[in-house]
Formats: sequence, C-alpha cells, structure tokens
Amino acid sequence: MPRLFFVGGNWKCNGSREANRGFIEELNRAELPTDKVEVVIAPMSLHVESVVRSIRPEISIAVQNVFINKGAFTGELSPSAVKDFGLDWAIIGHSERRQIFGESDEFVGKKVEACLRASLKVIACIGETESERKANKTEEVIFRQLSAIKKELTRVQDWHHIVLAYEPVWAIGTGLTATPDQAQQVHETIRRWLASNVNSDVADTIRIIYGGSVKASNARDLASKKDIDGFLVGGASLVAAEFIEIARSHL
Ligand code: G2H
Repeated sequence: MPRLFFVGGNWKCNGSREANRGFIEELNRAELPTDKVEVVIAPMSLHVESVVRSIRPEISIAVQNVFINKGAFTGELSPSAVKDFGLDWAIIGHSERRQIFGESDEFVGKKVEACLRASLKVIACIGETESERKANKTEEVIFRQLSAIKKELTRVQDWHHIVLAYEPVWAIGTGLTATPDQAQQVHETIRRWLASNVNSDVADTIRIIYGGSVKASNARDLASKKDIDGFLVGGASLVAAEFIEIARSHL
C-alpha cells in the first residue's frame, strides 16, 4: 500500500487568536483530499482548544510536547490528558526540545513510549547537528536516536503509530534546506535501519517526513524523492497560502 503523504504544521511558540482564526479560515477552504494527504497542525498548547473548535474535522491537531506522566509536574502536559481532550498526535523529540531544554535520547524514547501507551500517535523527530554532519556522524547520531526509541517500545506494532521526522538541526529555521538528494539519502538510511532492527514491514510502511526550512519553493522537489513521505513545516506553516501549497506539493 502506498504511504499516505503527511504534512505537519509546527507553529512552535507562535500565533495569536486572531492570526490563528485567519489561518484556519483559509485552510478550511483549501482543497486537500484526505485520500492523498494527511494534515496535522500543532499550535501552542494555549491555542489548541480554539483551533480544534474551528478547524475542519479531517485535519488533526497535535501537541508539541508532553511529559511522561501525570501528577506533580508543574507546567507539563500528560499524555493521558491530551488523549482525554480528544487529540491524537504529539510531536516528540523536536531538536528545540533536545537542544534548548536538554532532552536526552533516553528521555525522548520514554516520551514516545508514554504517548503510545496513552494511545497517542507520535511525530518523533531525529536529526544531526551541523558539527555532527561535518564530522561524518549523521548515521551514528540517527541510529543512536532511533535505538533509544526502540529500547522503550515493547511491541513491533507500536511503530505503526509513529511518523519519523528527519530534521537536520543545521537546516532548522536557518533558511538552509537539505538538498533533495541529501534528505533522500538519510531517509533511505533510516528505512534500512528499520528493516534491520525492527522489520521490513515497518521499514516499508512507516512515514518518514522531512523538516528543516521547508517552503513552497522547495517542497515539490523534496516530495519527488521516493523515501520522503511528507514534511514537518515550521516557519512556512504560519502563512496559510504557503502551507497549503506545501500540503499539495505531491499532488
Ligand atoms: C524544523 C521545522 C519544523 P522550520 O524545526 O519542525 O521548522 O521549517 O522553520 O525549519
């Protein structure tokens, strides 16, 4: 079965009630066939409820982060509360969480597991920094990040609830994008790792999306690559017309 193209809009710590309203009005009018593209928007937590209320029902909403539990953890979101609220998705392990908030590979693995246990699907982010790429450590880093996730998963079928986002840190919000060939090469490597370390069914069916300065102007070329199954879009997801063009880039 072909993999359904997946486009996530990661609004990060951006948005206002008014800006979100305008964005959603435009997105609700866009032609986005659900049999050809799955769209997920991740607003700031504070805006989730108003976005859910106004967005068309075939577009899902994700949170940008969760903690691994509920209880006395001031400022955090629990996976079970996110599910109870009616959401289906969480972004986990974004490089901004790893770099700015010090989340380790192990912690990211635990968060992925906590989400799956709460029946949330996960957009799990992995990717190397500029210095790691320059030191030819891209594979080593990606494999280490994938292994930390695998370590926490007890069932092979858990992987069917994960979308992997390859986001080279050097391309995030910098305007530098991995070339289609650079991204394809890493996506293929990830699929190879999954075939060897999980199984060939997971390797063939999992969506591996690319993130890092995706724009309407580069999305089409990236989307044409055989192992690129969509995008996680940051800056360009704040402008409805541009995000819609990206979501339609493989049509
Ligand atoms: C990578 C991406 C979205 P941007 O962080 O996750 O952001 O498209 O702004 O590089």
